[in-house]
Amino acid sequence: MDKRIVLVARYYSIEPLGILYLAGLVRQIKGWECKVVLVNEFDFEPLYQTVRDWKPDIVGFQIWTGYHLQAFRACDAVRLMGVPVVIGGPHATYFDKECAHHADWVVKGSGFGALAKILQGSMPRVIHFDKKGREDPFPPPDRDIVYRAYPEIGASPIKSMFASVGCPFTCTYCYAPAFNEMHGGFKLTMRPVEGLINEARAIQEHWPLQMVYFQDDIFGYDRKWLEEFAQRWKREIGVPFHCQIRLELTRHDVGDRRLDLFREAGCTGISLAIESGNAFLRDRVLFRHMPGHLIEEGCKKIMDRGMTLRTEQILAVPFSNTETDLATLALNSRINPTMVWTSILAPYGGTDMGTIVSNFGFYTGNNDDLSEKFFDRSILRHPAGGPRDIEPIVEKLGVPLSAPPHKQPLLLLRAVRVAGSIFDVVDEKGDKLGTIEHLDDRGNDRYCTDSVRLQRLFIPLAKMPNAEELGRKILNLGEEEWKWEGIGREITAHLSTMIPETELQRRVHVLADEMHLSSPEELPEPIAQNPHYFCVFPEGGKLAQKVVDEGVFSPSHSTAESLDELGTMSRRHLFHYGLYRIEAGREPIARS
Ligand code: B12
Ligand code: SF4
Repeated sequence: MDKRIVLVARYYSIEPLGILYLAGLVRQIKGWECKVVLVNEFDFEPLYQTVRDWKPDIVGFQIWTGYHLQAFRACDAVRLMGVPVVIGGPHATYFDKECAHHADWVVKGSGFGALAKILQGSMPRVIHFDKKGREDPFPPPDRDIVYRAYPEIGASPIKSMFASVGCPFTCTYCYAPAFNEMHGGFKLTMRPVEGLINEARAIQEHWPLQMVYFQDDIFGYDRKWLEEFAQRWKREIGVPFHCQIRLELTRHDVGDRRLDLFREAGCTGISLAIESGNAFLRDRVLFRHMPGHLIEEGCKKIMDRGMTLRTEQILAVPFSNTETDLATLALNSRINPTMVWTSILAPYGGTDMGTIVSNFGFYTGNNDDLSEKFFDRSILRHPAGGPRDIEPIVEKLGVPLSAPPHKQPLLLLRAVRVAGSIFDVVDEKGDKLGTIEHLDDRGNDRYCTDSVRLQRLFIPLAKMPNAEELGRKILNLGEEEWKWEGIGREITAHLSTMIPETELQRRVHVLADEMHLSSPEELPEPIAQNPHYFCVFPEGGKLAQKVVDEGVFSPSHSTAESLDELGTMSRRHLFHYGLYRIEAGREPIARS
């Protein structure tokens, strides 16, 4: 009888890419068969049931930071059931020693070669790392194994693929720099175009495929590869695709040519990160050096070519405050992308951001308190005045923006408490360069609340005129007024100062019409309380109807819960009708 392995990953609306390829590898190894279990929320019972019924010889976990504690408990439980465990994935890559307490093997970095060795019985325990692993060829994925067990994932018209591994940039909050360092430097590993064509063909033969999402950190970085890809993809696959790039790739003539190639190949949309509308935060905190006008120029180039655009940003980063977050909103409002996607910073240990938050006493935890989501309240202690006090200290040092990360001031300076919430900022020699103040509990709580409230409303706000001002007004609503109805009143009042009443009334009429109602008077309560929220979405009436049908504003929900749910729903709606245009839909009412 064949030996058996169960691969376990987190259930997510996006297919578990790493697992698909690893399952493909298992299929190539003689004498082994594989099952995949995707864990919904933290319910590991289906996994335990599979272990009891199917009696695997090994269970392999893919673990990400943020869900590691729950996953570790499951690893321990599986081992107690007598089955050896292998842990791989990002948490194993960056926290291998911690993982080793819960596994028989830990695979740091690429898993293809390592898993093959484990299954062939030639891998010593416990931690394994192959510096050359990132060059391992991708096996053809076994999608069937996942799509059969989770038909809704297979039924999705969007499938994810990977064309390259690697990123040369050095954003502080990201693990890509640590990945490069452990491998001895940056190297882009490209998959041959032939392999991608074959993979896409295999999908087309068996499952729906309206769009491919290339999950690469930076798609199309290598121009020569892109030239070949553009020709062959269009001719041999002909399926539109969405990809992720850095704004730097849009610059100069070579950037123009790259975007033209994207378009020719069938690229219909691009996601890219802006992260902040504040230059100091971009340059010195996030290590993403790019002037605001170049950001706007790059985004324009993409949209001028008819591609949809999703910008990404992070709120509540170290040295941010409500004003810098509102500047991020203002920048997005000027760019006017198809969709904005906004998260709250998670300060991962082992990244440069982990060092910065620790240097300044903004975070003392060990990541066990991190949520596995990117939309939760900030867990940082923030300084008073945002960048106000630190910016002059840093600028005075005169370190060029182009200096490598290890020479950047925020990695070298430290804050030393002198009294209460006052801290001296000292250099490596301990010399004092200035002072910063931490917010007190109340002030910090207020900022964390403001940033998460802004995050929840970022999508509609970015589409409204004078967004920054409106954002400020909404955040200034008192606790009593912070209700869906109060937010709606503020939005309507703001729009009334800029848009003729007749136009606002027309919009509400069209919204009612899109909801198949004969007049605005018939709009159900949550929609009537804030109709202009929905007027900025394509197919806004459909979104409003969904909100009603799913009881998003039912009295049993708090405002925070309702807005959280509405935020998720709004993002999904925009993916469908805006970013990917999987189905043609009506333009937003506010635009017509
Ligand atoms: C696509 C992607 C997503 C997709 C997920 C798609 C999916 N379901 O797979 C989405 C958008 C949902 C996502 C979300 C998040 N992501 Co993400 N994401 C990625 C990205 C860009 C690609 C991952 C991928 O598929 N790689 C390709 C496959 C082949 O590689 P892989 O999965 O790593 O698997 C390889 C090895 O790790 C190993 N391996 C993996 N599992 C196993 C298991 C076993 C048993 C073995 C032996 C080996 C093994 O073998 C594989 C082949 O080499 C990576 C960055 C990157 N370039 O890898 C970030 C990355 C994985 N994400 C990251 C983060 C932080 C997140 C978030 C937590 C963000 C946040 N702040 O909240 C959320 C988590 C959401 C959640 N709750 O699940 C970090 C992870 C850091 C960490 N320490 O965990 C990464 C590394 C980004 C970064 N550079 O910092 N992400
Ligand atoms: S560009 Fe993306 S993948 Fe590269 S370092 Fe920055 S966040 Fe990480």
